Amino acid sequence: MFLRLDEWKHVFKLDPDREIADEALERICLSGTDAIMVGGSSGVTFDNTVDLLARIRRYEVPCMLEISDREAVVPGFDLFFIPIVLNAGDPEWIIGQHHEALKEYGNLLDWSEIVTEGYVILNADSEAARLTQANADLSLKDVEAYARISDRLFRCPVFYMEYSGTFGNMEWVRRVRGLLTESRLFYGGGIDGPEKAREAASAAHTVVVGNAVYEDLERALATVAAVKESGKESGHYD
Ligand code: 1GP
Repeated sequence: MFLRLDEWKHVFKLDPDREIADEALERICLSGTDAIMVGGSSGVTFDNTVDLLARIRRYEVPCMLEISDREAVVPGFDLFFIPIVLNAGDPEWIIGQHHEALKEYGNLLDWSEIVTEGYVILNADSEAARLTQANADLSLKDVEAYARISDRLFRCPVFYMEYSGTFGNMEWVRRVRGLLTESRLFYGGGIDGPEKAREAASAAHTVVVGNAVYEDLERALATVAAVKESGKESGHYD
């Protein structure tokens, strides 16, 4: 499948470790979102990932796996997103896991399916921050430096500002978008409905909606139209 990552404005992130009913999944997949990202910080296994992939595959929506555990790498996704957690305290999440994975599978990978994400975790209270021992106590200058590492040094296709569980600083998100040249800016965290989705869409290139799917499906679904409309109003389609 030929995918235009640079045109994606809205992504739902589904956690294989959380229950989702068939009807809810159908509405998510047919919502008009640009893609479904499968991933989570804990409890992700090969079995629950295969199961979710098979259910999403009933629909045509592009589907990618954000890899957080190499034991749970399931073939058959359209793309594989590999986070490099730039502000991790534990180097496992910057390079350790990646090194081990490539020792094992390096000669088997289809590199055209791999997308690296320069990843910065900005909510110290999130599961991802705990897992990676991230230093989330950052200034805007710190985040900008990480953005340049992602964009200019590592040339990652995606720079991800991860506020998982809380709504972030949109002024910072907007400033960071302004300095990226190659990385596409993904924003995720605390989008609980169309209002915040609209705000985030005016600041980032792509917004990711996770928890809301499980908390309030109707409001989660409403984020899709909000994001698409916001692109039209502001005239920014980059
Ligand atoms: C999590 O960035 C995503 O990895 C989305 O965050 O769950 O807070 O929407 P929320």
